[in-house]
Formats: sequence, structure tokens, C-alpha cells
Amino acid sequence: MSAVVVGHKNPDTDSIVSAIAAADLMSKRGVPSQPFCQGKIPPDTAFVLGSFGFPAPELLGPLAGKKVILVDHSDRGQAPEDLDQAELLGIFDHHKLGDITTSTPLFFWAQPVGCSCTVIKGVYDYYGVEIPRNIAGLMLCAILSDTLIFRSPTTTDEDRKAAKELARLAGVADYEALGMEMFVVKSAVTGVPARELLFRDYKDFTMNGQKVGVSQLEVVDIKLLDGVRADLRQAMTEAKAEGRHTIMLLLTDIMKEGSELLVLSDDANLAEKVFGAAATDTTYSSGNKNKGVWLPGVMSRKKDVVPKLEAVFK
Ligand SMILES: [Mn+2]
Repeated sequence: MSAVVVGHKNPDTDSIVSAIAAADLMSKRGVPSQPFCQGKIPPDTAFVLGSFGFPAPELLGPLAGKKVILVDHSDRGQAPEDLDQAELLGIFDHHKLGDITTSTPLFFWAQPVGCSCTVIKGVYDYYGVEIPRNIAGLMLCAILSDTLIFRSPTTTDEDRKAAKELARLAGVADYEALGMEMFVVKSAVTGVPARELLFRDYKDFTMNGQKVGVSQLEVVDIKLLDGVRADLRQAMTEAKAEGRHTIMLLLTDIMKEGSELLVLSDDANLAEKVFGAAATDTTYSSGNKNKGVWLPGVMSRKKDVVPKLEAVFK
């Protein structure tokens, strides 16, 4: 029976592609493995899979009695509900250490880099395993996606180096252009239900016993979101009513290199506590009551938002 390789809930391109790449690598290392996903494939990921001729991984089924490898997370909140009924063989990740524990030894490949695929690329190299051309193309796109084409503060030289080598392996000449194409697909929000947009790239965290949700939409031009902002506010109100202390939405403009913050919280002063005076600036919101505050340079949930939120909740 193959081991199951799976990324986090509300999967993004890195989570899907890391599962594909890790399953390929593990299979070649003598652990037959198959990639799965926990949820709907987002449009930009579908574009990436299509570009390199890959089928979407199947939706994950029950894990009881199976062997599992996790990619792109080590948090219970992001993992399959029945993880405890499986044997966890290992983890590939680039996030803060989560709360998953094991009763047996495991391998754990983690680095503070911009993308899980950068970590996996390093493991391919470590074992001298060749990366297939189309998987190299997928991994390249995952790095471009997670690092916002190297604009995110999470980007490291390791990510740039890995992307360059993967582009060569995949035969992609202009990979920044490919990244822009992918983000243009990601930016197409018209006609998509607001709740689906809110939960597309969404993570729930437990902070000091409170449920805190942080969502992010990354677009090539924030003006593209003008028509959906009011509906997003409504979707946030509904999501908050489902038992969350706080729900935050970052509308990230990858070209302007900053994010507009929308927040609903039991703590009316939360945004100010997390982001300081910048989060109380009303000049940006004067024109449109649905607009949030513009936070220049805030690009990364992982680096710019979650650590600050956790510090406030402590
Ligand atoms: Mn990732």
C-alpha cells in the first residue's frame, strides 16, 4: 500500500505541488507514495498543473491504518482530522513548527525558506535523485507562487537559486513572465462566490484558546477587488459568527507590495495592537466605507502577520 502524501487544508499551489514532488522523491527512494489534496484545487494551481500536463491529485480519503507524509504544514489545525489513526513517516515544511507529535521516529526536512518546494529540491539534490522535467516546472511555479515572484519578505537566496535551477530543468526561459501569468489567473475573482474567495487561501489558528482565522488574496492589482469588497465583508461577518474570535483578510497587491487589511474581531483594538498606528490610519478608507487600511510592505501572512498576532494573543 502506497504512503499518502498530503499538504494542508484549503490547498495552495505549494501544498499541491509539494505533495506531487515529495511523492515522486519518496517513491524513488523506495517508499511507494501517492499525492493527495485536502480540498478544491484553486484556479491558479489548475493553471500550473495544466501548463505542465499533470492531473490534479485525488481528494484525500480516510487515513486509518495508512502511512502518511505531510508537506507544507505541521499543525493539527491544517492536517487531516484522522491523522492520529495513521503512521506519520515524515514531514517536509517551511513554516513554524506546529503541534503535531508522533509515537514513532520520523524524518523531518524543514528550512526557513520561502517555499516547501525549495526544501524538497534540496532533498532531491541531497540524495542525487533526478527531478523529472514536468515536476521541475511545477516546483518552479510553487516557488514563484509562495514567494510572490520573489517579492515576499519570506524569499531567500535558496529560493532564487532553486527556482533558477528548476527553470533550467523545466526548459522555462522567462520564469518571471510565467509567474505573472499564474498571478493573473489567481487575480480573476469576478463571479466567484465571496465565501469561496474568503476560504480559498485561509488558515485557522488557535491563539490562547481562541479561534483566529487569517485569509489572504493575492492579486496583480488591488483595483480588481473593488467589486467584491462588500461581499467579502459579508462573508467575513458570517465566518466570524461560526465561533471565531477574529477573522482577518489581507488583500495583497503583489505589484504595489503591500496589503489592505480587513478585520473583524471581538477585540475592537486588535488591528492597532498588531500593526500599530498604521492600522488606524483612516485616510485610505475615506472614499469607500468597505475599504480597510493599507499596510505598505505587508505581504506575508507567515512572516508579517501571524507572529505579531500571536504576540498580542499571548
Ligand atoms: Mn508553502
